[in-house]
This record gives sequence, C-alpha cells and structure tokens, in this order.
Amino acid sequence: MDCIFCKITSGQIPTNFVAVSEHAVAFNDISPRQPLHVLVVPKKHFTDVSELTKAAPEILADLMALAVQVAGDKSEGSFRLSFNTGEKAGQSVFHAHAHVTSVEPR
Ligand code: DGP
Repeated sequence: MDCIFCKITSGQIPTNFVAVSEHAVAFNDISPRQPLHVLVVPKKHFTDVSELTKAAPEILADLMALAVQVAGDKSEGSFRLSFNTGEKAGQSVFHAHAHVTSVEPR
C-alpha cells in the first residue's frame, strides 16, 4: 500500500517526531494552518478515525493520550483536536490522524 503516513510512522521517510507512544507518533504538519499544528498518527494503518474506533479502541485511547500530552507540552492550554473524516470533510491522507492546533504555542 502506498501510504505516506505508513512510510513516516515506520521510519521509511525520516521524520522528527515531537512525541511517541506505544501505538502512535506525533510530528509537525508539513503545511501548518495554525502556529502549532501537530499530527498524531497511529503506527498501524487505519483509513480514518471511524475505522480506528471500531477496530482498535485501545489504540485510539493511546493516540488521544498522546495528543493531549502534545497539546499540554506545546500550547499554553488552548488548543483544537480534530479528525477530518472523508474527502468532503477535508480528509486528504487516508491513514487516520488527529490534528492538534493552537494559536498560542508554548
Ligand atoms: P487531512 O487533510 O485531515 O487528511 O490532513 C492531512 C495533513 O497531512 C495535511 O494537513 C498535510 C499533512 N501532510 C501531508 N503529507 C505530509 C507529509 O509528507 N509530511 C507531513 N509532515 N505532513 C504531511
């Protein structure tokens, strides 16, 4: 499968990870839409957050904990946590991922 986030999470594309957990990695978005814009991505491939939730709730919980950790470390406390799901909702990479964004990075 030709998935850019599988290549990043597996290390095939060298990437500076902001944080790592058992099941997920966090790295800066290539085209940030806010001063803080970090992606939190499961190491295993799932198409979107719906599939992830149904197939592996323990991985979702781990990913959410990592996202909250990154938001706490990298923002002043105000942040947005979002999952675009489906093309019409703006999803462009079909490997589940959370966006952590903030206008007030630390
Ligand atoms: P979405 O549109 O919700 O599927 O978000 C995908 C995000 O992924 C988008 O904000 C741009 C980012 N992105 C796409 N390709 C790469 C990449 O190769 N490296 C990084 N760091 N981010 C990427």
